[in-house]
Amino acid sequence: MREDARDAALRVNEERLWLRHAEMAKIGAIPGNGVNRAALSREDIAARKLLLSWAVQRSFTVSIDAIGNLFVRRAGSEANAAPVMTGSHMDSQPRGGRFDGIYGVLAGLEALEAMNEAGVTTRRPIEVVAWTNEEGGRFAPCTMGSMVFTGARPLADVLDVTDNEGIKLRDALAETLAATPLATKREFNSPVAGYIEAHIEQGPLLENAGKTVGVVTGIQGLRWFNIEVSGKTDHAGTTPLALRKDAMRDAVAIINALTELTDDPADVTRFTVGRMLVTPNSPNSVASHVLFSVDVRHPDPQTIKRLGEAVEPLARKAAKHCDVKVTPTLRDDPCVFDADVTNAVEAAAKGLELTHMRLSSGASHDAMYMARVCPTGMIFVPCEKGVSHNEAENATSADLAAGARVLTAALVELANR
Ligand code: HGY
Ligand code: MN
Ligand code: MN
Repeated sequence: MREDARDAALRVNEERLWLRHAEMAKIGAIPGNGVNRAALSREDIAARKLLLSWAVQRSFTVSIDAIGNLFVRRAGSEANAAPVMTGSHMDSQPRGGRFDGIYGVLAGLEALEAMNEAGVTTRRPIEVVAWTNEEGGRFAPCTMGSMVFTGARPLADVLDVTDNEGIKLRDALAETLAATPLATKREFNSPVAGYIEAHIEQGPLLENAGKTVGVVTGIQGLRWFNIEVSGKTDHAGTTPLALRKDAMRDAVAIINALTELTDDPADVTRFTVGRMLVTPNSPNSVASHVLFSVDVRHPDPQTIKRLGEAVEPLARKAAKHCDVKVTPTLRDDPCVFDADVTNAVEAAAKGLELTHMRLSSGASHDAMYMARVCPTGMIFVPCEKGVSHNEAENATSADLAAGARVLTAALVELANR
C-alpha cells in the first residue's frame, strides 16, 4: 500500500464521521430512529445545504448539474485530469434508515478531509457526488441522477414524472436548484477516471461471516414497471359482479400471475409490489383505476431478461375485464465491477488489516450506472441483521470508519494512476 494512502486512511476521524451522520439524521427524522428524506423535498434541500456548508468550510469546490447532482471537489496536482469520483445519495425511503446512501456521501467527504489532514496530494482531482433521487421512492425510477448524468436517459425523459401528489419532477427540481444556487454548473457525462461507492450492505452476509469490509463484485439485474389497470367505478352494493370492470380485481389477478412467474424454490428471484394508487379509493365504490409498481430482480442475465419480457404478456392475459397499460421504467442488466478497482479495494482492506470478503450486491446503487462509463467498484460495511429500508437500520461507528479508511486508501491509489 502506498505510504500516502496509508497516512490518509489513518487520518479518518471516526467521531467526526459519526457526528455528521447524527447531524444528517436530524433532517427528516421519523420515530424509530429513521429518516424520511424524499428526493427534491425540503428535507433533501436541507441535507444538500448541510453538505455544502461542510464542503466550503474545508475549501473544497462545489458544483451542480442540471438534475441536481452535487459535486464536492478536492484539487489534484493535474487540474485538468479526469477526476476519480466517490459518493452515493442523500435521499431516503419514506421509512428509511440513517445510513443508506448518506454513508457513502459522508465517507467520501471524510476521505477528502483525511487527505487534507495527512497533507496528501493526488495527481487527479477527487470528487464526492451526492446523486439526485437514487431511491426512486417519490419519483420513479431509482438511480435517476446517475442515469441522467451518464447519458443512459435524457433529462427531458423524466421531467414530467409525477409523485403521489401529482407534483412534477421538473417543479421539485426547479425548487431544489433555486435553493442551492451554485456558481459552477456541471455538464452531464464529463470524463471520470474511476468511481468507488461506499454503502452499508443492506443484507446479512458480512455480519453473519464476521467480516468488516465487503469487496463488492457487482450488482444484480433489475426491471421496474408501472402497471395501470383501467375499468369503471360502480356501486359496491348494487352492481352485479358479472357487469363490473373492477380494476382492483384485475390488478390482484395480475399480481397473482406475476407471483407465480417469479416463484423460486431457491429464493434468489426478487419480486415486489411496493406502491399502489387506487381510484376512487373508497370502500363502497368499485375501483375504476389502479396503478401499481413492479420490481423484479435476479443476478443471472438470462433469467432477468426472461422475467422482464414475461411481465407485459402475463399482465394482459391475467386482466379479464379492464384495459391494461404496462410501462417499463427501469431496465438494468446485472453489472460486474472492474477488476482493477475491486482489487484496489481488496488490497486496501488487506493493507489496513481489516477482515473482508467478496460479495455481490442485491440492492442497486448509482455504481450500476457509473460502471457503464468508468472503472467502478463498491465497498460495503455491515448493517445490523442486514435490515435496511426500515427505521431500524443500524451500523456501528467503528465499521463506518473502517469502510471510510478503505475508501480513502483506494481513492488515493486510483487518483495517482
Ligand atoms: O432499490 C434499491 O436496491 C436501492 O436500495 N435503492
Ligand atoms: Mn442506497
Ligand atoms: Mn435504498
